[in-house]
Formats: sequence, structure tokens, C-alpha cells
Amino acid sequence: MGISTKPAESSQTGASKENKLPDRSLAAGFPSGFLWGTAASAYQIEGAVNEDGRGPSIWDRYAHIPGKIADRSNADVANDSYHLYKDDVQLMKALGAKAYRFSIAWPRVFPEGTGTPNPKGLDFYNRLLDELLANGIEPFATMYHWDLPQTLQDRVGGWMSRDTATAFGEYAGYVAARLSDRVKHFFTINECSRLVDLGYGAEVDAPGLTLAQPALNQVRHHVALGHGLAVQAIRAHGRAGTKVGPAENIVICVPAIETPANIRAAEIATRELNAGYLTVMLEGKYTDAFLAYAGKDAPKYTAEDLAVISSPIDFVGLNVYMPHHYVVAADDAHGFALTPFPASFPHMESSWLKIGPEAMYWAPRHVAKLWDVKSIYITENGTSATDQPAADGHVDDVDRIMYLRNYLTQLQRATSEGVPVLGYFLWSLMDNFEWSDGFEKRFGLYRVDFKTQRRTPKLSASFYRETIARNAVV
Ligand code: PNW
Repeated sequence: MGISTKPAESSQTGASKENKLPDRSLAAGFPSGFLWGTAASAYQIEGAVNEDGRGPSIWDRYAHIPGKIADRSNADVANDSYHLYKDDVQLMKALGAKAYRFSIAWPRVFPEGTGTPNPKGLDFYNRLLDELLANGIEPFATMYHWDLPQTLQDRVGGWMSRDTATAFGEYAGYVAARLSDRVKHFFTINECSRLVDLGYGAEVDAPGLTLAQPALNQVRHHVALGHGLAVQAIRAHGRAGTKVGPAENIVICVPAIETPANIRAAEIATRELNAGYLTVMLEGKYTDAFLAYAGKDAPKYTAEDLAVISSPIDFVGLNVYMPHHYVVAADDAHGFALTPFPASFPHMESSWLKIGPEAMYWAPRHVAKLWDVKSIYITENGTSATDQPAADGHVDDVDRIMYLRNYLTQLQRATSEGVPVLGYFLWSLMDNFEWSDGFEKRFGLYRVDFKTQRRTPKLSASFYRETIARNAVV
């Protein structure tokens, strides 16, 4: 197999003198020390699902059910990053990226979810960490990016049971004890809301259930509890100074027009529409409106649970793809109204991925303002694109560049106003298994030929390399 790691030449070459770009990095760049990285997750890139004692995960099971994955694929091999991780680290290095957000596959470490650990599984991450650090790339590890050990699903119904939250805490503590000599930042759970809504509510993600509201609310609570137990376990077992926080895709509420009244309405909406996860994590209680709305379907919980869920965190990670609502002020009890998306609202290659760059400004600004959060990472941002290769194999993904340029401009707006965003992880380093969309939707800076495993930089890789080099939007 061949890997080409040199990003395509930037389109600046040959520009006339008049077109020389001014150096904006001092005048309008990101703060110095801003951390630029890329992101990926275990099941989406690793492959090697039966190697070195890994147990099955709910995604292995789900992807093999006929009809669940758009292109009838699965991630048994995916990007084969389990074997090609050294090459993949070179792809990051070629971008000038200084950080990598990856996830640890729970079923590699505990093949049955609990019980006897599998040292060979953890060894893969030891190798990966050593390779990253040898190349000057800081590892940021996510404990759970949806690949639950299948045995936990079979034995206790996965997140339907609080036993899974308990098991998650134990697994997270075990990992933190062994990796925190090199990993200084851990994320607990990737996107609580998506794993619950699409996995247990809408039959889109594994385990593919369609629970009714009371059971669904209980799953929500167990996932939030799992986050809190993991925070505590990582603190208890990690070295001093180990930092931990969530990686949430909050419901992002954007003021339809930036008036003080609409901005306030968008803040109220953000607090209420994230009541089940980020709000309870940061406030230690479910909001009155959340409990009133749930009514008799509200989850069952104790005061102790709320204390666990709201265990102090060191930072908030935000996955930002799109605005979820444009909000206007309202004179009713809620204080906000959500406007419907017109049919003509633009989207990227994935039809759900609406184009609203200002989400990248408002998401961290709301979080900093509402909860006085002092450290924020953008843990994911990126887009699918058609990525049709030209005859010579090049992918000139100017639509991805358009998307990134506009979102990063809004992020720069936020940091220039003092919103404490410390780093940005682009989703994704390379094309990979996009869950129920299989390999049909490509999110990478590098194109992957899944027959040969060849990785080729797209034009957006050059864009990102330039952005990192200047520490400013180009
Ligand atoms: C993320 N939204 O999911 C996941 O963390 C990744 O594993 C995935 O590959 C990537 O985004 C692209 O889909 C999201 O509706 C799905 O805002 C939907 C939303 C956000 C994140």
C-alpha cells in the first residue's frame, strides 16, 4: 500500500506580487498557543475487530445486521489504523497539527465490559501514545465513542441499566491509571444526546432500539451518571494534574438577529434544551422546565446521583457542526421561541449538516457566559463533501474549505472577544466509517481509498496546514 503524506501544493504558488497575502497572524489571529488538532474515533478507523483479544461491541453487531448501514458496509477493517497508526501519525505531522483526539475502544480493554482486562488491548494505545509523543503530537483521549461491549448490552441492556454507568466508571479509572502518564486530557463520553436519541430512541445507531419516553429518560440519566462516575474515577486513578471533561454536541441556539433580547433568549434556550446533559453536569440539578416537560416520564434519580453527575470538570468539549435552532425573544413563560428552518436552508453533503457558521461563535460563547466555564475545546468540527476525485486523483474540495473558513472565522471572532477556547479538533483526519452512512459520507482532510488503504491529501489539507502555520484563518 502507498501513503502520500505531502499535502497538495497551496494555490498561492505563482501569485503575483500584488496578490501577496498580508500577514494577518498578528493582527487578527488566534491566541498564541492555540492548539490545532484533528479527531477520529476507535470504531470508525481502527478495524482489527477480532485481533489481540478484543471483544465484540454493539457496533460490530449492529453493522452486520442487513439493512442498517447505507452501503452495506461495516468497520471490520475500516481504515486499518490498528496496523497503520504510524502512517496516520505522519499524516497529522504533515499538517503541522499538534494534538490528536482519538477514542479508546472499551471492548479492547475489557472484552466483556467488566471483569478481566485484556492487556494486549491497552497495548495498542500504548504504542499509539508513544508514536504521537515521539512526533510532537499531544494525545487527547475519549473514553467512550459509542462502541459499548456487546456483553453489557446482552447482560443488562446497555445504558438502560445503571450497571453500565458503574462499569463505565471502573473501565475509565483502569485506563486513566495506565495512560495518564502520557495522556493529560481525557474526555468522558462523546455526545451523550446522540448515543441516546439515535441509539435508544430512533433506531439509527447501535443498539438500534426505539424506547418509549420513560425508559428513554432513564437511559439519558444513566449516561449522564456514567459521565460523572468516569470524572470521579479518572480523578481518583489518574496522576495529579490529569484533566477531564465531556465532549458534547450541545443543542446550539443562535440568535436569529443579534439584538440583546434575542441573545438573552438564545442563552435561555441553550440552558433549557441541554438540561439533560451539559446543564445538569454544570448545575447539579435538572431544570424545572425539564422536569415539568417530562412529567410522569421523568427519570428516577437520587440527590447523590446529581452530585456525581455534576462532579467538577476541568473543561467543556464542544462538537460543533451546525446551528440547531435560530431563536427570537418571546413574551411567554419560556422567554424564547424557536423559528422553523425554511426548506431552502443550505446544507452540506450530509443532509442534516446545515450551514450556519455562527454556531461556532455562539456555542462556546453561551457556555462561557451561562456557566462561567473557563476552558473550552472544540472537540469536533468538519463536514462531509462529495469529494469526487479529478482524473489525476486530486480532490479539490473547495466546498469543505468554504465551510471550514467560515466556521473558523466565527471561532476567531469568539477568541478575539476573549471566549476561552483553547483548541480545535477538526473532524476528521481522514475519511472513515460514518456510522449508518457507511463509507458513503466522507469527512476527511485525507481521501482514503478503502481498497488499497492509500491516503491522499485533499485541497482542504493544504488549507488546514496554512491555517495552522499562520494561527489565523486564511
Ligand atoms: C459526530 N448534529 O456526530 C460524531 O461524534 C462523529 O463520530 C461523526 O462521524 C461526526 O459527527 C460526523 O457525523 C454528530 O446533528 C452527528 O449536530 C450529528 C450532529 C453532531 C455530531
